[in-house]
Amino acid sequence: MKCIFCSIAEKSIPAKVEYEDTEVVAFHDINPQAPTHILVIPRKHIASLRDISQAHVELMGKLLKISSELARKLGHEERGYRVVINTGPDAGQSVFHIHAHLLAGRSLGWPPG
Ligand code: DGP
Repeated sequence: MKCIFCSIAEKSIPAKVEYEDTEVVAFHDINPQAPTHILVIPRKHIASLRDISQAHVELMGKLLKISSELARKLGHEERGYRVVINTGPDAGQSVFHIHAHLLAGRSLGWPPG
């Protein structure tokens, strides 16, 4: 079966897209854990942070830059936000196409569960 986030990036599965360019797509999480919960993904299929190599350094920097730009655009610059990349079973990764969660709009507990 095709990767669900590749399908979202290709628009064969619908999502509420907040931002996209030739390399990155950002869309709202289907099961939001905060008032703002956006997933920022590369169009290129990379399963997880465990698969990152030197070749991906610029792309990963771009994921973070777009996350911060979206947080600013959506009004979370002052109060803050969290960017999380769950990796592997202990972190609860459930979709194996790397994604940064941008969470904002409420006070977020620490340590995470
Ligand atoms: P993680 O547990 O870190 O792998 O997060 C996967 C997230 O992906 C989870 O918060 C729910 C979200 N998600 C799963 N399937 C879909 C989908 O079809 N559409 C959207 N918008 N989000 C999805």
